[in-house]
Amino acid sequence: MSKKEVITDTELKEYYDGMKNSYLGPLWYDLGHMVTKEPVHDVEPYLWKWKTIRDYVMKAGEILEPGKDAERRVVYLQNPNLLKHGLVGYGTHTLYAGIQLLLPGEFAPSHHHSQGAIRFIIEGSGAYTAVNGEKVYMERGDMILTPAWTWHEHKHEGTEPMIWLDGLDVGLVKNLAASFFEPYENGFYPEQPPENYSTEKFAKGAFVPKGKKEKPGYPSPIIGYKWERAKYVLEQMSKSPKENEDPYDGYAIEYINPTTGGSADERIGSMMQRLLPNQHTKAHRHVHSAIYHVLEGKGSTVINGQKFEWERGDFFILPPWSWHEHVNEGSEDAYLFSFNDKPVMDILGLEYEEAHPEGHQKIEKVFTPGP
Ligand code: GTQ
Repeated sequence: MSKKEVITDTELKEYYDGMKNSYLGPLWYDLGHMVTKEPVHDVEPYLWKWKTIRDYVMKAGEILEPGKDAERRVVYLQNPNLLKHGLVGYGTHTLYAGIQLLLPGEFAPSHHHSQGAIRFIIEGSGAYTAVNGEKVYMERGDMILTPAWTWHEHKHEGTEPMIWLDGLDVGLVKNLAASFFEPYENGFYPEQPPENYSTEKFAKGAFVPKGKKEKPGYPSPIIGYKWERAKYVLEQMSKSPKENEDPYDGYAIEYINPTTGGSADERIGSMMQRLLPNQHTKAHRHVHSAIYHVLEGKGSTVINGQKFEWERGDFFILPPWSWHEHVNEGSEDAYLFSFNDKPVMDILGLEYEEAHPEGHQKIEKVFTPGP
């Protein structure tokens, strides 16, 4: 006799209803929903065309001004399926991506927050981000850190619109109930010369003032990561394909904090990939999620059997635990910048990666971008 038979259906119903009303639950029904066999999530793969994003961003340039009408002039990427769950500003469950515009002469005032931020420069020159007062000038392809809780402001001294990507760990920090934000009292953090100091610090050698050690830890002593140097490293790497070609990412570099050897930002990982013409990577999946920006080139990424075609400027979402592979379909090199939540998965011991059993996926459908 099963234990069930000692109790009537009515009694059983009463038992479960009573338990529910007492805010208790039967694990024998729910374990599978809590401790899933594999990562379960609501993050949808998606792609935005650069023209669509840029048009909305430029229009914002006509209708509002940072420092006056808004803290920042930014259009963010919204994951469609996460919006259905009320998660506003989520690109993935952990990561946020915004596209910021600063017009000549404009200023976005100083503030700080517990979210970390990385910036990737898309268009323009002559603007700077000041991080704790140090001006770091922006050029296309550069990556600039605003480590968590550092004061930062943006100013444009150039003549053309300046557009960049902001990558923040908004979802992660929100779900950990750890968000703090504070504006700087008068908006201007005192300038700490020299400008670009931390970008150049280790650029041509490794020196510190006598007697001063570079302490291992965060934030990184480097704030600005120059595109010309990233590109140089990638070009050198492709001269020794055997040693340097990654089966899943082509030629790929990660931006690091030289004092730890780990990710440049403590929680947001960042990577630049170079794919040679016709280069087709193998498919794999991993626990961490990522947001991609196409710096240069033309090609596609297949995510869980769906083909996402991309070209210069486009953005796309790589959800957690999703099969993916990249192809360069153009005649020039393709460069893909991405940022991710891998450092968090690594430090928590949650990162896990799996190769696709067949090496490549079957393409079942082709993504067409929205309206
Ligand atoms: O430039 O400091 O896209 O604080 C979102 C939050 C940009 C910024 C964003 C921010 C910023």
